[in-house]
Amino acid sequence: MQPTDHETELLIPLHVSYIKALDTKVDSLAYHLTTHLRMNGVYWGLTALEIMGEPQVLDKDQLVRFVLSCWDDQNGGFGSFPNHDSHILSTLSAIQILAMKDSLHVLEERGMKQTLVSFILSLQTPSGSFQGDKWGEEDTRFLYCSVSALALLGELDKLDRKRTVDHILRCGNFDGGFGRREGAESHSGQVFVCVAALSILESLDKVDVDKLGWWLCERQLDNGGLNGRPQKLEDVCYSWWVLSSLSMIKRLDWINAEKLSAFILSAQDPEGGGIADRPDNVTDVFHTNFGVAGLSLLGYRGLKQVDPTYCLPSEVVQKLGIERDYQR
Ligand code: GRG
Ligand code: ZN
Repeated sequence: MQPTDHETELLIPLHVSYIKALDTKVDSLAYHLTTHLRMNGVYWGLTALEIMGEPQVLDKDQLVRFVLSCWDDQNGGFGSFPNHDSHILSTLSAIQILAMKDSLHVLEERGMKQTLVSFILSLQTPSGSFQGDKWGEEDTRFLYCSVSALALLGELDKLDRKRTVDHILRCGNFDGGFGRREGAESHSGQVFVCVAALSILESLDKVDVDKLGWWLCERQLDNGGLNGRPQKLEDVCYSWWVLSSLSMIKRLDWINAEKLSAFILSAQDPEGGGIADRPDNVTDVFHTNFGVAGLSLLGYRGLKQVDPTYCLPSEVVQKLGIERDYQR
């Protein structure tokens, strides 16, 4: 049997239309049920569009206005939607959107930058870990978001680097991976956040990269897809969490790129557009972004280069002068 187009080609125009249409379904129930993820969703959609070379599909002024409308002038952070509480997850997405739209300068012009930096720094605990917001949940995801946000703002020198790096290293496990906090199981998503934070803090020399590289490449299953931890199912988003980590530790060639690329392409919806977590499941903008970003790391033709540490177009990161050393 001949393979169909969606098994061999990334259907770029269809995915662009799919992302564009998400913005117009404002009367749907799903739109209103997902306001708590809106800022992240805009970041995922815009990043995918940037990598596919079609960023103009979303209007720049409208994007910047939306981001600014989610700022909390009381504590300096960004929420996911106007009048929502600030959280570091939405705060990083807000900063990333402004960075992609070359608009970080508005933070200074509007006198927002110093309170924003104070908000981020206020989330660090005495042990070096980070909370996501004032309510206190701690996770290495929040540490990464804070470190990445400070780097994008050019304010990394305000961070207590040693306290931060020591905490990340304490979250490392016997198997070479990292968990969400000290003693927690290794998971590819947590490996990404810990490795990327160490990359930003120029401390990857403190990691046993061969051991970590083995754990990461063992995530590839016979069907070509990657899982997040042993004995679990493959999922397109791990193409990002695992591959970007391998790229940062310069072991990208330790997985079978051809098989992974075929797995990601097979999870496309050839009718409605978008990419799902695995073939024949419903598509969403999260997996569309991480599928496209994963293909970019694999050097898929026609895609813009993505930066493995910041998950932003390399051009944006280079312009800010914060790029680290990777394997492409
Ligand atoms: C800017 C790229 C970027 C990220 C921001 C939020 C964040 C920082 C990183 C998330 C890292 C992470 C923990 C990703 C994993 C997400 C995921 C698919 C979790 C699923 O976990 P389970 O237990 O699934 O439901 P498995 O596959 O383990 O069965
Ligand atoms: Zn997933």
